[in-house]
Amino acid sequence: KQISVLGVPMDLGADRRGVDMGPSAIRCAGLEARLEQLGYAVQDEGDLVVRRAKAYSSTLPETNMKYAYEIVRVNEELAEKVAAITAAGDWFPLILGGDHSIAIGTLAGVTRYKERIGVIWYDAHGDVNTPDTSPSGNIHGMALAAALGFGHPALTGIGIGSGGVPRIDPRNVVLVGARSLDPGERIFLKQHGVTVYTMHEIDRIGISAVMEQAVRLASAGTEGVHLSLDLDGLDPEDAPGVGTPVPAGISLRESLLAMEILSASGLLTSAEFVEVNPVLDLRNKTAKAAVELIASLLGETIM
Ligand code: DIR
Ligand code: MN
Ligand code: MN
Ligand code: MN
Repeated sequence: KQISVLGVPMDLGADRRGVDMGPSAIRCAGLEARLEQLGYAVQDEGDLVVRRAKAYSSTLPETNMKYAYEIVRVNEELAEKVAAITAAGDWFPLILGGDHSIAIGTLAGVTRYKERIGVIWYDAHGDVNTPDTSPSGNIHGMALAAALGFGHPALTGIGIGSGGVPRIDPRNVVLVGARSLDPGERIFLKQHGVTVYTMHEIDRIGISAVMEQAVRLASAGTEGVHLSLDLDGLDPEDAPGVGTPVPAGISLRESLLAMEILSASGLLTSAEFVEVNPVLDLRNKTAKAAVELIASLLGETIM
């Protein structure tokens, strides 16, 4: 029972300041003490360095990919770090964002020593844009596509080298909480066979059935499941401190149950909690929600 915590104060992928303070806000909300109460040994690796000077942050030529150079550099470093944490097999990597562009590095690192893993992407958004479909040029909206091997080679090669093949099959990827998809994303998701549980399915069959199916799909033929949780998947009432809130989301209460179901599966390899923006938050409410979710994910129960 050992957890390695790593912060990535990345805000370039969302092109919005404040989300770089996410790791700090989550630590302030009492993460380490909470994990220790659960009986874990916790190793806080601190934060990676993200350089925001103009010199490092230009848009990649002939693309719309904002701040691509620095985002690629940090993600390469993140991939190595996560790979090193998982190398021996007895440390669980818990990554704190930062915007969702860091999922590219996290997933490249997690899959370094695994043949194949599944991903549960808990988010209001799909994050499956490519430079061709992205309406914003923000790389956090391209992260999942890149991790699956689609998009600009500068992103798809992160942590695996150009020509490297991602060890994630889109059929083992499940979106939970989707309610804001761009036109090109809908096409991508259908084309590649990603399962999408929108708010419609959550309302119809309940978060419990959705999560059980999500775990089954993500784990079929894989060595485990990674959770990538964007706090904007939650309802803005429960998680107001996010850069792109979308109304009518998953409640904190439903989300805690979702985490408990994932925990009970025993299949979790790794997790990341992203897009906490304390500048937009109310008394650190969103970071506190993140800590509650992490505790449930890692086995906390009431009795
Ligand atoms: C939008 C917003 N789909 C984009 N994405 C967000 O810019 O690609 N993802 N906010 O979390
Ligand atoms: Mn300690
Ligand atoms: Mn996201
Ligand atoms: Mn989102």
